[in-house]
Amino acid sequence: MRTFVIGDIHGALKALEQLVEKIAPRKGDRFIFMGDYVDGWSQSAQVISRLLEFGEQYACVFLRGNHDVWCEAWLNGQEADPTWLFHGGQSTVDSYEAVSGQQQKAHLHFFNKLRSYYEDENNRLYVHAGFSSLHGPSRERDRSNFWWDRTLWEMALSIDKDLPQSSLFYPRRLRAFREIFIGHTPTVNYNIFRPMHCANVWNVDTGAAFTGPLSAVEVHTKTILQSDAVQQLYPFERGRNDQPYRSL
Ligand SMILES: [Mn+2]
Repeated sequence: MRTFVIGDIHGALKALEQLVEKIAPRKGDRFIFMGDYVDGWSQSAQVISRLLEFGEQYACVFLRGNHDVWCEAWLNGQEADPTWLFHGGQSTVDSYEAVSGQQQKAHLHFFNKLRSYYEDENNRLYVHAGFSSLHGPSRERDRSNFWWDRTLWEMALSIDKDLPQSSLFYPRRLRAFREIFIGHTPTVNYNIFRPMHCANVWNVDTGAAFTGPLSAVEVHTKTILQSDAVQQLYPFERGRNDQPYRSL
């Protein structure tokens, strides 16, 4: 069985379609979407519609990202958060102009059902951002860490690559899992345009909202598939490239 982890989409429906075409999904494949479906390129609402459809055809796990939390609150009738609007939310609000109230309800239901994290049958963890408890995500005190944390990734970046996972000095947070798949921090921040592997952590957010492509990693073979750089697919848009601060 193939399992594909799909990075942060950020409204780039064209990149998602390209990536799906490259994957050529087969019956029995599993897909784990890392969250941050919205905010960035102009097709956020259309990405959600496509994911709803895709989830009916294939086994999918949809994780929750910080941008999805903002969008969910807005679809639920709350005032749009100004921080959200500045960090890509306005493009999402605009994309919903063409969406009927009934469809919006179906989208809200999609957001309500997103999972904070997922652990597979082989001790692999999938989470949008990270967690802080040394006992693992099931003992997390503040669940917003699942979609906001950046310390897990920063820690993974700083580990000597020769340190074995069995070492007492290997961080406990990471030791509890065979592998951890995350998104949230764009690899383009490091001028890297492929999913990054540090310690036992894989970061599959290759900056589709900015200058990078959308990426998928097959978890057993580590085969990497990618769309074109998303900004080439939306030549008349800027995505989130005008935002000075890339860590939201
Ligand atoms: Mn994020």
